Amino acid sequence: MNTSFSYLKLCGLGPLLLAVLFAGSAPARAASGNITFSPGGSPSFIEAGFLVGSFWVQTGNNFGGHLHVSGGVENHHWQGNNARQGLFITALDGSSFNLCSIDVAPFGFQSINRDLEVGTAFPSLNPGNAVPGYAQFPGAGTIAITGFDNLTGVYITSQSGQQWDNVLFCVRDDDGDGVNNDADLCPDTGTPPEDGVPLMGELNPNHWALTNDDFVFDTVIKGKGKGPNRSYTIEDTAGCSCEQIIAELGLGDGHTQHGCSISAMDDWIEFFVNP
Ligand SMILES: [Ca+2]
Ligand SMILES: [Ca+2]
Ligand SMILES: [Ca+2]
Repeated sequence: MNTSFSYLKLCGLGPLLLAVLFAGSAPARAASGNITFSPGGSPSFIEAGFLVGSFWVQTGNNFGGHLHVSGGVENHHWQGNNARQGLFITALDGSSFNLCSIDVAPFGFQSINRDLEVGTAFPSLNPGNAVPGYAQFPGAGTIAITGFDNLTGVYITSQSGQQWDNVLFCVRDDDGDGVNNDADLCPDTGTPPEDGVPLMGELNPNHWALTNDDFVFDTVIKGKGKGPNRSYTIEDTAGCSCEQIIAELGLGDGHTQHGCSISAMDDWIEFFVNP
């Protein structure tokens, strides 16, 4: 059959093609952690794999920043107009990270009348009412942060007195398949069965595809067949659907029409997921 021919042909090309494909799709590992301000310290401390430092700019000057960690939170002091104190955070191992949320509360008697501000560059020495280039996140409680992914450093400040806690760096799962970005070899899986395999035919015995949204690969047993005596999940394939495995391996129409064969599934896992 044409399908097995093209698949055998791929195997015959040897490990070079596999290595080229893999080099193009291996995701980078991201640092993750939750800074709870438990160790405290001034002007900096290390927690959860991150270095937390401080800055203080005001009226054209860069002062030595300092922290006000007590009771397990950073008590951020508002210093008046055209000034800013705040945190600067980097991963100790230099890896990139995603800022996902920060817990914000009023500090003492001060109400929150200015937003949390987040940026990726040292703040202007004359920041004004909003630091140029920074994003504003209003409100109190657990503030979800978006737009700050793949960072190597992040600055956090506000023109209000605020308490900050649980600065959360997380891994994301952008395509929603349950496999986080840093382990997902196929970033655009989408929600099956929209993936479209099998496209025209039907699932064959000993062939696999995501035919519903549980991200467990499905197959069929016909007649008196005993079934394949195996199973695959989206974690097993490192976040790749049958359709995506077909594309990556360059498999033929037979797989598109009837699902990924056991050898396609096993080879994908052997050469790409656990090489
Ligand atoms: Ca994913
Ligand atoms: Ca399923
Ligand atoms: Ca995926």
